[in-house]
Amino acid sequence: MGLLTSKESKMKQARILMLGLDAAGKSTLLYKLKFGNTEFLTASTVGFNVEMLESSKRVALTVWDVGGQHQMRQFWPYYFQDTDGLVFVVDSADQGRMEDSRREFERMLKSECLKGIPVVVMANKQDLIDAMSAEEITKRLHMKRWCSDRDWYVQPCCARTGEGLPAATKIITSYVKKKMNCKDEASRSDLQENRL
Ligand SMILES: Nc1nc2c(ncn2[C@@H]2O[C@H](COP(=O)(O)OP(=O)(O)OP(=O)(O)O)[C@@H](O)[C@H]2O)c(=O)[nH]1
Ligand SMILES: [Mg+2]
Repeated sequence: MGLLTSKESKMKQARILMLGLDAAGKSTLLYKLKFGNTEFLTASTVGFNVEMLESSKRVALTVWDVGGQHQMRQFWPYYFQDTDGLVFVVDSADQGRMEDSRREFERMLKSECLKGIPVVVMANKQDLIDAMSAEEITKRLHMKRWCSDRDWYVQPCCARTGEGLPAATKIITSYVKKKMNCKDEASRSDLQENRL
C-alpha cells in the first residue's frame, strides 16, 4: 500500500450508485465515461462493475454499476449504504417497461438509507426514433412526487455516442458536493456544540 499524493489526499471520494432495468444502458454509459468507447461490451452484468472517475479537481466519483436483471434487483439494497449520489438509467424507447422502471425507482427511493440522496435520471437511447423526451420521462417516473426531498434532474443522453454524459457528470458532481458541504457544516456545528 503506497502513501497518498497530496492531490489524492485533498480529493473527496463520492460513492455513486447506478441502477436501472437490464439493457437500460448502464454499463455502456460507465465504459463510455471511463474509456471513451463501448465496443467490447456484449453481456448483461451479473453482479456489478465499479470504476473511479475524476469528475472535478476536488471530487472523484466511484461509480457502482449493478446488474439490472429481474433476479439481480433483490440485491440492490445491499449497495445502498454510504451512497452519495444516485444515477437511475432508463431506456427511453422502452415504452413497454417504463412501468417496471417506475416501480423499481419508487422502491429504491423509499429506502431509509437513500433519504435525501440526490438523483440524476439518465433518459438514455435518445438516438432511437421512438425515444421519449426527458419531460415525458419526468412525468412517467413521477419525479416531482418522489424527489421533492432531494436535488434531482432528468438528463437526455445517448450512452453509445456519449451525448449528454458530460452534462450529467457535472450535475451529479455539483449535487454531491453540495450534500457533502452540508454534512461537513453539520459535523462542524456538532463539534462546536460539544465544546461549549
Ligand atoms: N441505440 C442505443 N443503444 C444503446 C445505448 N446505450 C446502450 N445501448 C445498448 O443497449 C444494450 C444494453 O446495454 P448495457 O449497457 O449492457 O445495459 P445494462 O443497463 O448494463 O444492462 P444490465 O447489465 O443487464 O443491467 C447494448 O446492446 C447496448 O449497446 C444508446 O444510447 N443507444
Ligand atoms: Mg450492465
